[in-house]
Amino acid sequence: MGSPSMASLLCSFCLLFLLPEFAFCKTRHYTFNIVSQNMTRLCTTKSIVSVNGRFPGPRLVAREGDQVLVKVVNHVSHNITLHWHGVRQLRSGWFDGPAYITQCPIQTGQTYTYNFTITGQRGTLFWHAHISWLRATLHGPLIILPRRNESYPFEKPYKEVTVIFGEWWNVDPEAVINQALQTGAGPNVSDAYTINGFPGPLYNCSSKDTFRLKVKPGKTYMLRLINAAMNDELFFSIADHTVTVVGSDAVYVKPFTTDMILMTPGQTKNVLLKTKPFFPNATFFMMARPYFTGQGTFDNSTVAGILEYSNPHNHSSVNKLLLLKPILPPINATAIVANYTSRFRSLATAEFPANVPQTVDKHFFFTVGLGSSPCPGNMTCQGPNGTKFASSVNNVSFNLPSTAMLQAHFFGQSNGVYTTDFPTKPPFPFNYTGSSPPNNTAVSNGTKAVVLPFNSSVELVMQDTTILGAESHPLHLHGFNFFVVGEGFGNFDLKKDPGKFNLVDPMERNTVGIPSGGWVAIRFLADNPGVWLMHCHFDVHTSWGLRMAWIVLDGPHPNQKLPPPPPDLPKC
Ligand SMILES: *[C@@H]1O[C@H](CO)[C@@H](O)[C@H](O)[C@H]1NC(C)=O
Ligand SMILES: *[C@@H]1O[C@H](CO)[C@@H](O)[C@H](O)[C@H]1NC(C)=O
Ligand SMILES: *[C@@H]1O[C@H](CO)[C@@H](O)[C@H](O)[C@H]1NC(C)=O
Ligand SMILES: *[C@@H]1O[C@H](CO)[C@@H](O)[C@H](O)[C@H]1NC(C)=O
Ligand SMILES: *[C@@H]1O[C@H](CO)[C@@H](O)[C@H](O)[C@H]1NC(C)=O
Ligand SMILES: *[C@@H]1O[C@H](CO)[C@@H](O)[C@H](O)[C@H]1NC(C)=O
Ligand SMILES: *[C@@H]1O[C@H](CO)[C@@H](O)[C@H](O)[C@H]1NC(C)=O
Ligand SMILES: *[C@@H]1O[C@H](CO)[C@@H](O)[C@H](O)[C@H]1NC(C)=O
Ligand SMILES: *[C@@H]1O[C@H](CO)[C@@H](O)[C@H](O)[C@H]1NC(C)=O
Ligand SMILES: *[C@@H]1O[C@H](CO)[C@@H](O)[C@H](O)[C@H]1NC(C)=O
Ligand SMILES: *[C@@H]1O[C@H](CO)[C@@H](O)[C@H](O)[C@H]1NC(C)=O
Ligand SMILES: *[C@@H]1O[C@H](CO)[C@@H](O)[C@H](O)[C@H]1NC(C)=O
Ligand SMILES: [Cu+2]
Repeated sequence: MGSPSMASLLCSFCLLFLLPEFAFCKTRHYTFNIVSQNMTRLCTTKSIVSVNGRFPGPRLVAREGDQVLVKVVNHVSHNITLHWHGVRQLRSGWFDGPAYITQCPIQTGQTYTYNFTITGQRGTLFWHAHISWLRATLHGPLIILPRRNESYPFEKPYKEVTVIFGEWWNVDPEAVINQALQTGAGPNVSDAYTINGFPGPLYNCSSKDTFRLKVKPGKTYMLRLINAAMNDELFFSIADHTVTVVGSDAVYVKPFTTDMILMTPGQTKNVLLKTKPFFPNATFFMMARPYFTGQGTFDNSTVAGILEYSNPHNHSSVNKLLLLKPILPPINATAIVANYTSRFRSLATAEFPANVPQTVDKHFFFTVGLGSSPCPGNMTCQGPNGTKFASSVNNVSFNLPSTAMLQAHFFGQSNGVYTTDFPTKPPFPFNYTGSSPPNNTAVSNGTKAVVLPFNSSVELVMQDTTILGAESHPLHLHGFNFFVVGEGFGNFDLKKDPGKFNLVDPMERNTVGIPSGGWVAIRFLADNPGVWLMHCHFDVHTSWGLRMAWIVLDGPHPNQKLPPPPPDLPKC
């Protein structure tokens, strides 16, 4: 007699052959040549590193289920790696990209082909360099369309437009971070923010470099917003228009309408923009500028683009139209940010479930913040009190190793590369958000990881510290999406706060802003074997050591193990 297992086997075969979604999956081939080119912005010409001579870089488009092959050829003198920000990389950790974590750099003249499949994700992500500060000019959209036979769980947009925010220095960003690391000071701030590479009319010598979005009345546009800025969270708003948020970090959300968007670096949003029913008597600025909570200096400038209705009468000059500007929240509007953030909810439907781990195998409590490291004896340093700026997780400032951790892990050669004693809680408890933090600001340093058995469910509370002042930190986890089950201000309270966690429809993300002077609790299932970086997506903080690594072990079954590396994996 046919056993149930035989029946279900037959059934899976039927599914494989009959369901069109499998038949439509395809392989998308891209070639990314890393080149140098001259680029002029704000009347300053400089040499930038780009992909295929494009800034921002080319769009990478795939459907859910597709395999993506990107052949990267390095023609510049810098070492390069690329990261596919937010792509889960299930059992393909060799292609995740952070330098010295999952791979050695692609050196001058070398080639590496990234090879990954998009599984269970749809929406907007982006790709960017993941070594030093090269992502300032090496980044571009990564668009994941639904499978061919599937539609959006919202009104089909008339058109889709990618809006990628960046940060521009008139000098070489590599020189900026190298100088900062040498002197211990904060890096020189950027000269402009950009929308699709354009600073816009509010900067000197920049009007001609303005992004213009031409729309028709009475239509629904979907904007795919990406914050690729280096060190700044950005408020974004379009004058006299609201938008409906329908997705974030390539996950659908319960739609909500807002006149303001906040994006940390590393976050993306899909929003619907319904244009006015009739040709309006105005053009509309869309503007972005920072939400800033730190103590230091920052680029307090504003990028503007123009939303322009195509004129049906085709005669009256655009100059006759009113020009409206949006009102953005105050620079440090932390309460407004908290309110906005609390509106994000997963769809949590049968088709798009929120698979929140309901039980927890491993609890972690990490402090996150700035501190200092000692000034070498023969130097004078310009960081806090004559030291160097540093930053840490649980007081450990992470040193990059000189070979890739994933290789060391896979081949059992971790000795001398990393240790597995990353602290699961702060080395010494204190009033993390108190007004009199410890007077010893010094951090320790090392290359330390946490080891997780396959399929452990993890709860991690990340707590901001006020050691050098409260500050919001956008934390990004590689290899996983996580659920943001709770957040709050002050110190996390183990007795009171877990009772308030949302385990039903919390937002699923890859990057979360730890509230300034507060905490955030996330949960994820460690179902992806490999070595996974977690770091602040302010590049300055990452450079100062605000990063750590999770090592997820193989599971028992063959399809729970990390396959061997590809033959062209770069060597150190
Ligand atoms: C870039 O500009 C510099 C100085 O203006 C010039 O010497 C160089 O040839 C230019 N490079 C390219 C690739 O155009
Ligand atoms: C990409 O990875 C898949 C899955 O591991 C493998 O089957 C395929 O051969 C790889 N393709 C290339 C071009 O490396
Ligand atoms: C449109 O704006 C112009 C210039 O401000 C004004 O003269 C005109 O009356 C406006 N028309 C309407 C219909 O509001
Ligand atoms: C930022 O710039 C605006 C003017 O654009 C100014 O009003 C404001 O005081 C500045 N804020 C800070 C914190 O520098
Ligand atoms: C925001 O900045 C203003 C002006 O510097 C200051 O008065 C206010 O206290 C700040 N608010 C918060 C919440 O830090
Ligand atoms: C957010 O702000 C709106 C109005 O600005 C208010 O109605 C709402 O109660 C606030 N929500 C929270 C969670 O604070
Ligand atoms: C790193 O830690 C070692 C001691 O383990 C210390 O000697 C060294 O100064 C530290 N380096 C920095 C940059 O803090
Ligand atoms: C300080 O000493 C280090 C080696 O200990 C050396 O590499 C560096 O060049 C010295 N810096 C200065 C400014 O003398
Ligand atoms: C600054 O350094 C001096 C001397 O090293 C020390 O006495 C003082 O307490 C430090 N101040 C702070 C705020 O760390
Ligand atoms: C921590 O510091 C804050 C602000 O100084 C204070 O309100 C709070 O009571 C302190 N908490 C504890 C547990 O000491
Ligand atoms: C730093 O704090 C410790 C413990 O709170 C205290 O004993 C010490 O005197 C303080 N040092 C300075 C320089 O303020
Ligand atoms: C590039 O990476 C290799 C391998 O890690 C390293 O030996 C070399 O110094 C790096 N080159 C540059 C220019 O950073
Ligand atoms: Cu940070």
